[in-house]
Amino acid sequence: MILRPVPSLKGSKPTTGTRIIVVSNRLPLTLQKTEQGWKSARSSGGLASAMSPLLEKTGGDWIGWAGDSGGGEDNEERQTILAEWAENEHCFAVNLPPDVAAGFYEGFANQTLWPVFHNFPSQLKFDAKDWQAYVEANRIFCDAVVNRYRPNDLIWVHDYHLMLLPQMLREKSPDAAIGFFLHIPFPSSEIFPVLPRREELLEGLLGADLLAFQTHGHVQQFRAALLRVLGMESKIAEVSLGSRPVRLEALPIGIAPEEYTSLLTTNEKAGQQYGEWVERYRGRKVLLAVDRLDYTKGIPERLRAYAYLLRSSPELKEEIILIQVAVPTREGIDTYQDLRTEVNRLVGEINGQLGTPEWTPLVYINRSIERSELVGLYKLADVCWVGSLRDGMNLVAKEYVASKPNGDGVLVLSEFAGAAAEMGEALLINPYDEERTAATIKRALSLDEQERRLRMTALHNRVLRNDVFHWGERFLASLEDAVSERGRYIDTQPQRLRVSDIRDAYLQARRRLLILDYDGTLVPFVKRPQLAVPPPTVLELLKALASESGNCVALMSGRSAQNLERWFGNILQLYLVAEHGAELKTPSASTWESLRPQPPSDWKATVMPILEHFVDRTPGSFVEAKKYALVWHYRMAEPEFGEWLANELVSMLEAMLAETELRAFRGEKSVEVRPVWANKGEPFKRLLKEFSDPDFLLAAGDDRTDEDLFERLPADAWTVHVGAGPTRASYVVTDFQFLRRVLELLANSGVSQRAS
Ligand code: ADQ
Repeated sequence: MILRPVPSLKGSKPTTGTRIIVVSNRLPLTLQKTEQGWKSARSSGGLASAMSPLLEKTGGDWIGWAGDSGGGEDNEERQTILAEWAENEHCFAVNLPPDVAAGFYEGFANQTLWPVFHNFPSQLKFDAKDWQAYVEANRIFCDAVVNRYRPNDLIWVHDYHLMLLPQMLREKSPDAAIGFFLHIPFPSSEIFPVLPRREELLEGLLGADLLAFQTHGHVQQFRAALLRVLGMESKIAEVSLGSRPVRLEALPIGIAPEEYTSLLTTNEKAGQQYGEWVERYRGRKVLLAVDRLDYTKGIPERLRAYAYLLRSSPELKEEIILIQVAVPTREGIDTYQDLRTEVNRLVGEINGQLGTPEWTPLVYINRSIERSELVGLYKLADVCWVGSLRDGMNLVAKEYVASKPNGDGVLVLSEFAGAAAEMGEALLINPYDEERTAATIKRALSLDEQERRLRMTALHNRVLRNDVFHWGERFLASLEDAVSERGRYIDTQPQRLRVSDIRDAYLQARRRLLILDYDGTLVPFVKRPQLAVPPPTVLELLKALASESGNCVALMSGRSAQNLERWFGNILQLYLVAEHGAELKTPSASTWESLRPQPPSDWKATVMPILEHFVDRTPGSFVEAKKYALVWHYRMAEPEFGEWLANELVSMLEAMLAETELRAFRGEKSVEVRPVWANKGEPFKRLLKEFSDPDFLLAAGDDRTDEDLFERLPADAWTVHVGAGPTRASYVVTDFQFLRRVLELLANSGVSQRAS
């Protein structure tokens, strides 16, 4: 991110509200060694504009790197400046030793994480020593934060440089409120797994209470990576870690619009310069591009498309001009040097081959420019051309739009920039497609006035509304919210089931509804499902419970109707629910009823070959075909390999089934494809029709499919989870044997004698 001048944080004092600690790779202040000694430069971009008012309002500190790696003999002078920053600006510099700084910043952060997160795995370079430096740098940041932290502070960690920090902080301060914002995109789940140390990075992030991304797409990619790499399922807005939730959110960053809307009128020099440019380019249309000189920004692609446009539309010659501003960045890295060489070559080629004595088609500015100059260029430009190959957001798009209060100008925007998700009125391009990009630029140059104004006015209003201040407030409000949710979560953690309590409740009730899962709940898992034949004790137990007057007992399983019928069909009064709630049989009926119309089963022909392919790859695994579902079982496979393949399979099926009513579910050592409605929550309503107003309700189960039922039941129900792992049940028991003992106790509690 490019740093720009910001108002001083001087005088920021805690007022009301919670104090915040901002942690980012760079501070809004930079130390520079000059011939006259150490100098302090104030610099920052949108981030500093956003953080400054928040820090001012709530008080708090900014922790980051000053951009240097310590002094020599003149260290004292340097230390004096850092002490002034701390005292007057609330900015606290972390000291990174030179080798740590290099391995962390130029190494792992910018040569490993940056390319992978921008879908450029071919640019990935990994060195285990750089990883060590990254870990070490995150640890140094952690110590600095812990040093400044006071209870109740909100800690806001920024960006990919500090992905391990949330978990490191969590270990040191388990109760701290920690939020993380990722400024760059999150890569697709095809690409993320190529990242060395991917598990540690995801686990590092999960230390936060809130993880926020630029777009919904990035949130979804993060969830897909969690599933594929850690086998961790999540909900659309939350990952549950058992003891604590992690909130997920899309919070697109904005800009500080007034820095663009009014600068030319308030800054005399800027206004004058703008006037000169208007004169210089009179009669020509100006195209503008402003980027860091980074391979993700698509600069060579743009230049090639521009050359194509000029060659294919000779009538545009001498009529248009492209101003390309490219600020040098990360120059110590080879890839960036190569890019610079390539861009220089293309600039020379375009001007050399296509220019005329009166006309230079491309103006190339290869340096950082002042904000006032930049605003002048935005105001001047008829078209702003953002061609990122991949970008978290892209603030240039928003800055240009903010600089156009009168509805002038056209924004041409890459569909691969995060900004495209909320700037639909721009003309979108695929920057890899030279020919069509050139056609879109041509269209932008000749867009009729009414359409141009309509598009730009809508964009302008939105950019003004969703500004960076709003973004900062939303992030903090969401973080506070996520932390308060944590309290609720802890309160709702399941308790151990106390046998005497449930027995008393059972005895006092008149109408008792018991819903029991089978595999893993009443019997242990076996290698092949057909081997789990119920032992006589279980059949006796179910018979005793079901025949008790005032009882309604339902066996609710993922097994097929045929299977349940064969094993339990003889138990009078027992309700059976098959295929996770797709079919039900009441004791009085002779046939099974489907809870919803059966969907056409032609999907099985498509899904079956995929499952069979997994069977081929996994010795010992097999497919079970049911009426509503297909299940891939891998209990006999080598455990780690099985888990890994199951993650692969679910990710693959999720994408494939996205538009259908089918979903792929992880079960105990199985992956099941079935209609989304076929879940154990579904038959509960139906059972209540059969057996209304129960005053004792027990549901017991051991896996994720039982959670759908627990979710449906009233808060005072006895929901019991069997075994370890996260659950929303109110109670837990260690294993199926314990549950069986509890049920035996209820069956023998003498409830009928009491009633009579
Ligand atoms: P960047 O990759 O740096 O930021 P961007 O969003 O375009 O990308 O921000 C660049 C900033 O630098 C803009 O404010 C722009 O005005 C300024 N700038 C660019 N060229 C300049 C030049 N030559 N001289 C002076 N200023 C220049 C990362 C992510 C983005 C995300 C931001 C914010 O990569 O995707 O939008 O963070 O979250």
